[in-house]
Amino acid sequence: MANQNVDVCIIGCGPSGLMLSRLLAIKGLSSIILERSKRAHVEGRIRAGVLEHGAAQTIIDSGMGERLKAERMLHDGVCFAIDGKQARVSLTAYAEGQQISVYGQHEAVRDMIAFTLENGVEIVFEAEDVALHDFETGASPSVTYQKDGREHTVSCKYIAGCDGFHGVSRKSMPQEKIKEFHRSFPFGWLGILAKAEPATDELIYARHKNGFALYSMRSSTLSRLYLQVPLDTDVADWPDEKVWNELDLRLGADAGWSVNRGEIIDKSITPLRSFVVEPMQLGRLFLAGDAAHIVPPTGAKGMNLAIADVRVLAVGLAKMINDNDVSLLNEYSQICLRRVWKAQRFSWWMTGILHTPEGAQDTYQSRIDQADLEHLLSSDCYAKIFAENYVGLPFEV
Ligand code: RFL
Ligand code: PHB
Repeated sequence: MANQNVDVCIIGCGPSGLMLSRLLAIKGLSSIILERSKRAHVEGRIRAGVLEHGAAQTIIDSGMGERLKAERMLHDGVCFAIDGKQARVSLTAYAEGQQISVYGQHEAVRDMIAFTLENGVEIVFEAEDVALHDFETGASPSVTYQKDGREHTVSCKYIAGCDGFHGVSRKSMPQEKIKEFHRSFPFGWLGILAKAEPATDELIYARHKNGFALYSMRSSTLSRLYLQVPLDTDVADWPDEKVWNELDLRLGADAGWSVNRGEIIDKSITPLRSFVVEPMQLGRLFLAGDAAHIVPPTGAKGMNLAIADVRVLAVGLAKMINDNDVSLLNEYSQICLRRVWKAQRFSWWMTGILHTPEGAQDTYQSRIDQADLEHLLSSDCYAKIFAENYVGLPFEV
């Protein structure tokens, strides 16, 4: 049995856990990160690609963004394709010069892990059976885990549950003390990563009668593309040729334009869902990121919300531990949820106007969604609301 002692025990080594650990270190607080998976798995998970203006700046200001600054693709706008015809919304024009950064989440996670370890913060990979104790009422909570056949105990002042939707932290909260809000969508995204030069300088979100498609990228030689598919789809039903043909069709065939093809090096399916838990805190346990809320990826908000949460949490914990001032920590949940629900609304709205459920091509709702999208693309007021949300709302803390 081995014992460790830190200010904050962080569960989960994703963007929220890693960023929280760094922001705490800047404030002079100690932490340890307990991660269930292997380092290679965490660094290889292909997920988000779009960082809001403020999220990218947070990573850079934290000192962990050297490679992000050098290699990110800064975009001034986003494009939409409606049944093959393309239109563009300028972000810089409508959101006071703010841009988005296109940079792979797994690259950001790789950078953050290297930085964290170099700076002497311990990350325990392959920590099994993580369990949370005495956080509800006790002044000294602890976390136990198994590693190399031994039980370890971390004694701490606070626990941060940064362990994603399927993590143990939220599940440790008694059901009667929390309220969960769920919404699922009747479709998923088939995503591919391909060794192909992007055929576009900016992202293209497509609404097509066959379903949604998205053209994104990771570098000048890597393209990341998505197709709306039915929920019960098997990746095996989508051989490479079929994927490329469908992307061509949904993204711009009518405009005589096509995607660049190349070797597909990753292909997977993600269901779309929305989820929020309230409150995001119980006693000395604080949830952040996907552990507390999930959005469908259409609005590119998940990783950005994770970073926004831990900005508040780090300042709140530092005020409490360093200055014995609990005021911000007491407001953690309300402050985060104000941003979370706005991002929920935006992601739900963007998912709705761009996706057509199977068999619902010619319905009242599909006409409404089409009109909504056309309004966005023809109105300065509407474009401004979109741009303000897409580049990221201002941080409260
Ligand atoms: P993560 O990244 O899921 O990390 C949680 C970590 O906790 C570990 N864990 C445990 N560790 C110890 N004990 C346990 N019992 C544990 N249970 C779990 C896990 O192994 C993992 O390492 O959560 P975090 O840090 O909150 O970060 C959230 C983001 O990962 C997520 O919101 C984004 O990926 C969402 N997302 C996007 N977000 C954006 O901001 N912009 C985008 O463009 C964007 N695109 C996307 C996305 C997510 C996607 N998928 C695959 C869901 C595109 C896609 C396709
Ligand atoms: C991505 O590049 O993976 C990406 C971009 C925009 C989204 C979702 C995912 O809305």
